[in-house]
Formats: sequence, structure tokens, C-alpha cells
Amino acid sequence: MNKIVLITGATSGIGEACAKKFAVAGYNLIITGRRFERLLEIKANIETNCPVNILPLHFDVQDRKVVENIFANLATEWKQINILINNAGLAAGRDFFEDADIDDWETMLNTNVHGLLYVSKAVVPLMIAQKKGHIINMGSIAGKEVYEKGNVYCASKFAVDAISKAMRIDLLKHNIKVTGIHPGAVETEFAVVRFKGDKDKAAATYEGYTALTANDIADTIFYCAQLPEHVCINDLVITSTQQAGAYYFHKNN
Ligand code: NDP
Ligand code: 8X3
Repeated sequence: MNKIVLITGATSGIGEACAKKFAVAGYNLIITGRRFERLLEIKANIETNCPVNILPLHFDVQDRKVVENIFANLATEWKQINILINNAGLAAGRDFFEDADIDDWETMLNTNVHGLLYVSKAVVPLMIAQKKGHIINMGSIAGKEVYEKGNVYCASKFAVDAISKAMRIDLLKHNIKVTGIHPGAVETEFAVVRFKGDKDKAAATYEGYTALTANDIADTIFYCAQLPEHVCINDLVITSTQQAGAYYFHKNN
């Protein structure tokens, strides 16, 4: 059986690009997200070009019981997960601390932190049983530097950074690699989600410079996943050439 990669948040953006990249390399895929129609479309699209098996699982990573059930009932042939890409995540709103909506804060913490923990807790035993594995956690430049109006999104990604470091230490004895990927601005549906469908505000996020693309991040993740068994990229920060850190952009005139 080909190697299996599980990608959360594969219905758009970075996750979808990872699905395509790994499928071209012959990996079987477990792709997840809440939008089932999108998962089915992506599966059909990939299957027309690549001879791989794809299991679409639609669930909300915030729902602990559902996550536990889905992985407890995974068919045996899908249990040998080699790589987990914990990518599902979002920013909800971009507001000063005093104006921000507590529901948005809860959504971000429940998705970016709790969701990543629930999926990891379900998948880690499957990797321990194989005596190897690779977990790739999607952090952010927002998990390295706090910026104005980033408050709880930044906190959630700082948590991902800390969890990645903690996993790397605790899972060392199980031969499980842990890699944290921390991109700057990537042009995906991220900004549309953050600004709750306001396409003008979303477009402004990427104005005046060439942002990273989802494919840039998928290529980087794929590189990390292809290294020899004894090599583990721990932590990788990646930005557009026109971005340096969370604040500094060199925009076109
Ligand atoms: P997209 O909005 O394009 O993709 C987000 C993905 O996450 C979708 O597939 C979405 O699926 C899934 N998702 C969101 N919430 C849930 C949930 N509750 N349960 C299950 N799946 C969920 O954005 P990106 O591709 O840009 O984002 C991917 C990751 O990269 C996120 O963790 C984001 O924080 C991170 N990131 C993004 C950057 C950027 O500038 N774009 C930069 C740095 C990090 P669905 O809606 O179908 O559930
Ligand atoms: C997404 C990148 O700079 O909007 O994580 O926080 S940023």
C-alpha cells in the first residue's frame, strides 16, 4: 500500500494544494474539512489525474467526540497514517482587543488549538504502533510575533508553536518527527474568512506585493516530508520576498 497522508482543512487553500502535491507523488490521502461537497470535488479532480486512493472525511475539528469516533472507526487499511498535516484553522475577525467578539476568540481557540489537539491525540497512537510518523503543524508568523488586532489569533498560533515543541520532545522516543511551519501572508480563502465574506477587505490584505501562494507552502511541506528518516526540520518560517516578519512589507509604488 502507498504511504498515507492525512490533511486537515483540505477543502481550500494550503490543505487543498498539499492534497494535490502529495497525490502527484503517489500518496494515498485522507482529506478532511466541513464542506463535504468540496471534498468530493477535490477527490474526483485528483482521481482523474492520479492513481491514488482518497478517503474524504467531513467533520468539524472543534467537536471532540466526533473526532474521537471518526478515528476510532477508521477502516484498517487507512490506519497506517504516515504523515499528519494539522492544517485546519482560521482567523475570525481582526479587531482591537476591547472591540473583539468573544465568539470569534472561542472559534479560533477551539479550531486552531483544540481541534489540532483532538486530531493529534487520535492519530498519534496509530503512529506509535508503526514506530514512526511525521506530524506537520501549521503555525504562522502570527505564532512568532504578536501584531496589532491579531490578539487571540496570534495566541492560538503561539499555542501551536508551543504544542509543536512539546510534541517533538514527548514523541521523540516513538520516532515521530514534528515540524512546525510558520508562513507569512499566503493568498487563500483565509482573508475572506477572517473578514467574514468582505471581499474588498480581503483583497486589501494582499495589495501591493506578491504574497505567497498555497502551492509555495505545499512545496515546502512536501520538501520537509521527503527528507531522509534521520532528518527532521523542526521549525520553518517562510514569507514572501516582500515581507519580513509580521509588520514589515516592502510594497510596490
Ligand atoms: P483557507 O481558509 O483557504 O483554508 C482553511 C481550511 O481549514 C479549510 O479547508 C477549512 O475547511 C478548514 N477549517 C477551518 N475551520 C475548520 C473546522 N472547524 N473544522 C474543520 N476544518 C476547518 O485558509 P489557508 O489555507 O490559508 O489556511 C490553512 C492554515 O494555514 C490555517 O491553519 C491558517 O491559520 C494557516 N495560515 C494561513 C496563512 C495565510 O496567510 N493564508 C498564513 C499562516 C498560516 P472547511 O471550511 O471546509 O471546514
Ligand atoms: C496568517 C498570516 O499575518 O495574517 O497566519 O497572521 S497573518
